[in-house]
Amino acid sequence: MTITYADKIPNNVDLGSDKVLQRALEHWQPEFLKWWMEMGPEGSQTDDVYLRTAISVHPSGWAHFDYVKMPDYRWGIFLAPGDGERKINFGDHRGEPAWQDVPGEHRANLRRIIVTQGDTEPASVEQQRHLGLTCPSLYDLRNLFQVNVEEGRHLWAMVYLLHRYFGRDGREEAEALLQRRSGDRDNPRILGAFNEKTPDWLAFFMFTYFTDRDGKFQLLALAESGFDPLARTTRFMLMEEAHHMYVGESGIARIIQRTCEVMALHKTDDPARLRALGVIDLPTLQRYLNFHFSVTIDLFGADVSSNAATFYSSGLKGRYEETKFADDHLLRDAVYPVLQIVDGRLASGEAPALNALNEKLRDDYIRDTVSGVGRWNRVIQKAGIPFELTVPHKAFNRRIGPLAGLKIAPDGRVISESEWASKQREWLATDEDRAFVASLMGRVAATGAYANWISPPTHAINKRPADFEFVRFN
Ligand code: BYC
Repeated sequence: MTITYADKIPNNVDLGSDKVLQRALEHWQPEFLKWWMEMGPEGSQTDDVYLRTAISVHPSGWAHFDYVKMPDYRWGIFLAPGDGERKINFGDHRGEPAWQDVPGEHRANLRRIIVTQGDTEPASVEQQRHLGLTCPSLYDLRNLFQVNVEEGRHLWAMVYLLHRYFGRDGREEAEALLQRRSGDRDNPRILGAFNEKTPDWLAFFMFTYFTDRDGKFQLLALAESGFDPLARTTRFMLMEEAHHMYVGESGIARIIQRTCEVMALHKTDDPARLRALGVIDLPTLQRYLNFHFSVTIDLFGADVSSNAATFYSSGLKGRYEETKFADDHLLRDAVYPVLQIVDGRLASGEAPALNALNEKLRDDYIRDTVSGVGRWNRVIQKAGIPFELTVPHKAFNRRIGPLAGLKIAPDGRVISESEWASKQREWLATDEDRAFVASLMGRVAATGAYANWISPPTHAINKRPADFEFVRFN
C-alpha cells in the first residue's frame, strides 16, 4: 500500500477512511509537537538537518534524504505489508489466523506490552535532548537527530495501535506517554534504563549500541505476535532501528580508533597521559561498557517470569526467530537453563522454558552483542595494542530478577559486599570518569571538523563525504 503524504499524518493504513480515528490522532498530534518542542533536542528546532524520511515500506528505496527542520519532520504511521494468510505461529492459538483485531481476553496484556514499548521511545529522546550542544561533528549531530526523529516515529507507531484498537483506554495511555518523563521522581518512564542519564557522547554511543539493541530483540519478538498490526508495525520499525545500532557501533569504533592512534603515536597506555592528550583511555571505555551492558540486560525482565509465559501462551509475544524452531511452539514440557546460587557460587539450574522466555531472549541478545564487541577488539588488535574489551558476566550489576542484590564480579564470581565496595570503581564508570568525559565534550560544528577524541567516519551517510554540511544552522 502506498504512503499518503497529502494527509496531515502520513500513513499507509488508509487513515482517511476512518474519520473518528483520524480526528483522534489529529488531536494527539499537536500534543506530540508540544512535547517535542519541550523535551526534544534542545536549541536545534530551527536547524536544517539532512534527514532520512520514510516514503515507502519496501526494503529497497524506502528512505528519502533531504534538509528538514525537525518540527517539520513528517512523523507517520507505516505498517509493513500484510499477508492475508498469516497464522499465529506459537502458543495456545497456534495455527489460527493471525488476529486483525484485539481478542478481548488478551486486551489488557497486549495494551501493557504496547505501552511499555511505546514508553521507551520518547524516553530516549528525553535522555538525549542535551547532546546536540556538545556534538563532536556535524555528521554526529545529524545522526543524533536522525535517531531522535525516528524514536518519535516509533512512538507514533505505538500510539496508532493504542488509538485504533483500544478505544478510550488507548487514548488515555497515548496521553500518558507524553506525560511521563525520563528520570522524573514522581512520574518516571516505565523501565529502569530509560530513567538513567545519557549525559555525554560516549554514553550516547554505548546506549545506541547496547540499549537500541534491546529494542531490536524486543521488536523481533513482537514481530512474531499473533496480533498482526503489532507484528507489521514492528517489522517496519526494525528497518529504522538498524541505523541506530550502527551509530553506536561505529561511534565506539571511531573512539577506539582515535585512542589507539594516540597510544601508538605517544607510545603510552597510561590512562592519565592519554587523558591529558585529550582521548578516552580504554579502561574508561570498559567501565562505560560494563555499565550500559548490565543496565540494558535488566530490560529483558526477570529470569523466570509468569508474565513472559502468559505473553507467549496467549500468542502475543514470540521468541526471537520463532518460526525457525523445530519444537512444538508451545513449550509446555521444555526446560531452559537459568542461573542459581549453589554453595555460594553461580550455577546453572533449570526452569520451565515457558517461564524462562525473558532469559532466553536475553541470551540471544548477549550473543549478538558479543560479536560487535569483537569487532571493536579488532580495531585495537590492528593497532597492535594488547588490550581486549570484554562483556561482563550476565549476573554482574543486576537490578532486576533473582540476581539483583547479589554482588557478582564481571568474571561471574560471587563476592562479598566489601570486595564489591573496594572494586566497584574499577568496574563501573565513576563520577571522575564521567567528569573527564564531560570535559572533552565541546561543540564541534564546523563543516568537516571532528573532535580530537573521535576519528572521522570511514563512510558518512547516503554516500555523502565526511565534510558534508549535515546540519545548517539558522
Ligand atoms: N525496569 O515478570 P517480569 C526500545 C518489572 S527497548 C523496571 O520479568 P515482564 C528502545 C515488570 O514490568 C525495548 N521494571 O516482567 C531502545 C514487572 O512489573 P509488575 C522496549 C521492570 O513483563 C532504545 C516486574 O518488574 N520494549 O525499544 O516479563 C531507544 C516483574 O518483571 C524491568 C519492550 O520492553 C526494568 N528493566 O518483562 C528507544 C517490549 N523489567 O507487573 C527504544 C515490551 C521488569 O510487577 N515489554 N520490570 O508491576 C515487555 O515485553 C516486558 O514488559 C518486559 C518485562 C520484557 C520489559
